[in-house]
Parts: sequence; C-alpha cells; structure tokens
Amino acid sequence: MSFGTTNVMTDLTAIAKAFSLHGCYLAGAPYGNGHINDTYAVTYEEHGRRIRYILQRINDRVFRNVPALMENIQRVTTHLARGDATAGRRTLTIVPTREGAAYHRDSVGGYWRCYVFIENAQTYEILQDPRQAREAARAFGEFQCLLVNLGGPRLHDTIPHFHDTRHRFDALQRAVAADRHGRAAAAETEIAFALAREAMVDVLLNLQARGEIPERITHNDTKLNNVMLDDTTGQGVCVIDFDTVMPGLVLYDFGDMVRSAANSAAEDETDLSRVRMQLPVFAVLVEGYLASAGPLLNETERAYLAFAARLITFEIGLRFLTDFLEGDTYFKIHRSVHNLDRCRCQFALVRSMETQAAEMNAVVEKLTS
Ligand code: ADP
Ligand code: GN1
Ligand code: MG
Repeated sequence: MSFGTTNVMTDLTAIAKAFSLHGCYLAGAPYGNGHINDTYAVTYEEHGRRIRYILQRINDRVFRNVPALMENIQRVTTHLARGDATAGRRTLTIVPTREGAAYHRDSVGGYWRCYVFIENAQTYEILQDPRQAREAARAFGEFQCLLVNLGGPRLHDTIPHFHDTRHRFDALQRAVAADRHGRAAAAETEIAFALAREAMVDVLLNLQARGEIPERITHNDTKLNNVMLDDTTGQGVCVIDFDTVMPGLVLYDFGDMVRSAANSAAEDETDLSRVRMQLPVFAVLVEGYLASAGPLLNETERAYLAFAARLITFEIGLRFLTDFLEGDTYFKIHRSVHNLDRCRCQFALVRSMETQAAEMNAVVEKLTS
C-alpha cells in the first residue's frame, strides 16, 4: 500500500464523489499532522456557503480489519451523539457514502471515510497555555465517562496488544536481535536505556491481571493533537481520532496526555536539553482529568497516575525505536532518522519524569485527597 498520492486533486474529487456530500467541490488538500492515516480537508460550496469535510484514507497496514474498526466508530459516535443537540461539534460525525455505508473502497482497494469538519476549533502539537492542558484532560476524561454505558458487545480490538508494554518490549528485543537494517549500532544508547527499564513493563499488566485495575472503554491515543479546542472559549469541544477506541486502561489515556501535553518541546525535538516534563502542566492535567473522570477512578488507578505517564512515554519510545530498527514501516517519517529522534525525545522525557517522580506523586496525592 502506498501513501501520498501523486495526483491528490483528481483523486480527492473522485473519492469525495463517493460520499453523500452536496453542493459543488471547490478544493481539497492534505491536512493535519497525524502519524498514521492520510488526512485531507475538502471544501464544498452549498447554497453560497462554504462547508468543509475531512476525508481520510485509513491506514490498512496498521488497522488490519477496517470494517470492524468502522463498526466500532459507528457505535461510539452514535452513542456520544445521543441526546446531545450540539453533537455535530462535540463528537465526530460520519458522513456516509451515497450507498449509506460508513466507508468507501477506491479503485485500488484503499479504505476512505468522511467526517464533518469541526469548525472554529483546532488541535495543537505543543501546548501554548496551561489552560489548554486542563481542557484537553477534562475532555478526554469526559469521553471515558460517556462511554461507560455503551451497550452491546465488547468493542473490537482494532490493534491487538496495542498498549501491552510487555509485548512492545519483546518486539524491541526481537528487532534488536534481527537488526535487519543494520541500524542497531546507531541506537546503542537508546537500546541500553530501554533494556535497563524492563522492570516497568509488567506493572500495570500485573495490576490488571490481579483485578486491581479494570478494563474500560478508552481512547488509547490521547495525545494533545487528538482533541479540538474551541478558538473562542478555549474549551475542549471534541475528542477526535477514534481508530483505537477499544477496551483498555484509563491510566494509559491519562499517561499519554502527560506525554504529549506536559513535554516542554515537540515530540521529535532533537535538542534534548529542551525536553522536560513540566510539573505545573502535570498538575493542571491531573486537575482537569479528575474534574471529569475523578468519580470513575478507583484507589489503585489514582495511585498510578504519575507512573502511567512514565510508562506510556517509555512504551511509545519503545515503539519509535522498534520502528526505526525495522526500517520505518509504521509511523510516517519526514526525515531519515525521524523515529530515532522521536525515541530519544521520549526517553529524555522518561528521564525527566524519573527525576520528578516524588513531586509528581505528591501532586496526585494532594489533588486526590
Ligand atoms: P491520524 O490517525 O493520522 O492521527 P487524525 O484522525 O488524528 O489522524 O487526523 C489528523 C488531524 O486532522 C487531526 O490532528 C486534526 O487536526 C485534523 N482532524 C481530524 N478530524 C477532524 C475533524 N473532524 N474536524 C477538523 N479537523 C480534524
Ligand atoms: C500515532 O495517529 P496519531 O498520530 O494520533 C499512534 C499512537 C502514538 C502516536 C505518537 C494507531 O498517533 O499510538 O502514540 O502516533 N497511533 C497508532 O505520536 O499507532
Ligand atoms: Mg491523530
């Protein structure tokens, strides 16, 4: 499967025609900074008004069962929209194909879907203001709460073992042993950093196996750029990117908010002296998250909030490192050592959280007592 079409305009017009969109196609262009799917914004003119939509080619190398994934998303979006008059802005809305399906297959077998564009709101790659952290965390916490009473069968696991840190650690070890691209030497320091932290990987898995932390429906990809913040009020209006909404642990969701929002630098910052877990932002994240999800959490979940941030940052570092060693087949990259840079940044953040572990736990204790 190839990503990045050579003739985007022509393709997009043809793809857009498959969906139940009205009016006149005006323009379309790549949009956003996701690492997985190919996202485009398309503009239509209808009765003199310009209306935008999101068209996405779903990465079917990453998501092996797109029909199951879209079934999850249909169930989740329908549930979130129920009884909410403002749902068009507050949750993703699938635009069906002209045949009424949730996705379209193009002439080469690619999977496409269309969403209503959430206007007057945006996503951020790096936090601009601590208030954004509060709103993002509150919105993700609210999302978890709203899904507590999703009826019907268990959601599909769209990526098996997604946040199974033991599985991710073992995958790294296999990639190092195989070293199929001769890159292990370049990542010697990072590999050693990872291997020295094996003790972390089973902690949440063991708590889950002992029944101390429950499986719930979680988002599983709660980075800052997966929540839209209102341009006027700054409120977290809409959580997006539902591809990994499936059964999981709320702690991973909280942890990934910290990884992405409390980092003082970008996810791929190469000047590691700029990478730091900002304690005041962490405190605001805890506060925002507890404001919505507080009543949902049990004692153990509360006690592991700070640890979860360190664990998920470590896990995502492992994934970037593994992908680097395996020849960059998973995450989109924009330069040759991009995945290694991302890994280094995640590990620098882990280190920063290690040195601030006591302070992070003290913040949680204060805000939960
Ligand atoms: P990926 O899985 O590749 O991360 P996303 O679904 O997160 O893809 O979309 C990528 C970016 O596109 C988001 O970060 C966001 O900026 C933008 N985006 C996605 N869906 C919408 C939407 N419904 N309205 C407005 N912007 C959106
Ligand atoms: C990917 O799709 P996107 O860019 O929101 C990835 C996450 C990683 C993240 C790291 C399905 O998220 O798991 O944490 O990159 N999504 C998938 O930035 O693997
Ligand atoms: Mg995304």
